[in-house]
Amino acid sequence: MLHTQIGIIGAGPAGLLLSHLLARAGIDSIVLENRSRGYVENRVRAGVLEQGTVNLLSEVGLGERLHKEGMAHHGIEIRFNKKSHRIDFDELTDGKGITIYGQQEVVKDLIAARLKQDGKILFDVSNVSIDDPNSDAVKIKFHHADSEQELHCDYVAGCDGFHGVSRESIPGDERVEFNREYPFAWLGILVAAPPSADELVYANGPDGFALHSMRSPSITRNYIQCDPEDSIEAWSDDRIWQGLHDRLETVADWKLQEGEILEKGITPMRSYVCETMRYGRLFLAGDAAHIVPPTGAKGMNLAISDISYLSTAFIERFKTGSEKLLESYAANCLRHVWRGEHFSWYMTSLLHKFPQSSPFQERLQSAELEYLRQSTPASRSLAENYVGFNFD
Ligand code: RFL
Ligand code: PHB
Repeated sequence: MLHTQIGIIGAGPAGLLLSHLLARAGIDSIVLENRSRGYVENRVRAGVLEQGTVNLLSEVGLGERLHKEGMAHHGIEIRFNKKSHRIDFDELTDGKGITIYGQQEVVKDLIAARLKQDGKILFDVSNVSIDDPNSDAVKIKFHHADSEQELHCDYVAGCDGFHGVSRESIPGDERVEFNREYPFAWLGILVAAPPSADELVYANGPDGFALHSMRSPSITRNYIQCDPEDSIEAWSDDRIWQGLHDRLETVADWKLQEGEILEKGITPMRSYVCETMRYGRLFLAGDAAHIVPPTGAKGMNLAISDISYLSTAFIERFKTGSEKLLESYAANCLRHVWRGEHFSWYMTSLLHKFPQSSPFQERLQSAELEYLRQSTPASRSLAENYVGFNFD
């Protein structure tokens, strides 16, 4: 039988950062992850870090490689109707920006930092279940290294993503949930080619959405809107490139550079919130509690925001015995979560082709894009949301 103060399920950015922040305050935790270390370190996901995320990671000793290899960006470009509109963060926000740094790089930095301090992360666990989250004797049962194990803990942090077991441990009739699925998905490719632009390019065209993003001076990341029912086999490399050229090359003298496709996959789009982020001694954080469509680049940033609150609340609990911050945990997170939900829904609605949309809805979308181009306050609002709000 194992014992720890905080049992953490999931070694994504949320679970690993929580473990790191707790260790800095002398609080013991064990992280249980059902994938291998190699798998989580190479899983291609988010790329945009808000200023607040960068600040937090830097303050807690995780900024070294991030500052060396991360790419600071001062704006994004939006293309539609063969026009280009730049959202200039320097001009439109109070000096904030974003940093392009792959989520798997954050995960690598976190794992290295934890292991350097003898932090406990168990990879390749299976059959994880939470026993009695509502009692004082909460424990996590799991299978690891050919044996059944029990982890007794004071609290459990469910950081196991949207498909994890933590949220399902809360009885369905106790969960307050909101869900919306979108009638499209993103096909993402990682490419061995230098970026074709200095900043991210979001495009809305007659055939749908496309995004040109990047990971480094030699690697790009591109996305194209597709049908959620499409299989990846339906998208040959030629079809992907043709779609990206058509949707992105809509302004004079701009060409998208092709390269070897290193990875490709389809991601469904959904908005989801489970407001019941606490159930007894179980606390949900990150994608386990909420999902946003990736158009606003908010998912990982919201996971980090949750952990900023959760770590502070656990630290107060173990230093002073007070549960006050644990009690306000969900309410504090949800202010940011719903702002992120709204912005991600807004960006998604603005930039995609909705299969069933009427000519009326299409005109509304064009009117909104045109308003963004003409109006500094409208652009300022987008910029303010994109770079993110402070974690206060
Ligand atoms: P994660 O990263 O999903 O980590 C959960 C971990 O839990 C493990 N797990 C289990 N472990 C033990 N037992 C079980 N039963 C388990 N079930 C699952 C999983 O293996 C995994 O290691 O959740 P976390 O930590 O909450 O982090 C959230 C972020 O990963 C997510 O929000 C972002 O990737 C979303 N996202 C983006 N976010 C941004 O902030 N900026 C972006 O630019 C951005 N772009 C994106 C994105 C997500 C995308 N996809 C693929 C969903 C672009 C895409 C295409
Ligand atoms: C990415 O680079 O993966 C990325 C960038 C912006 C988004 C989503 C994903 O909105």
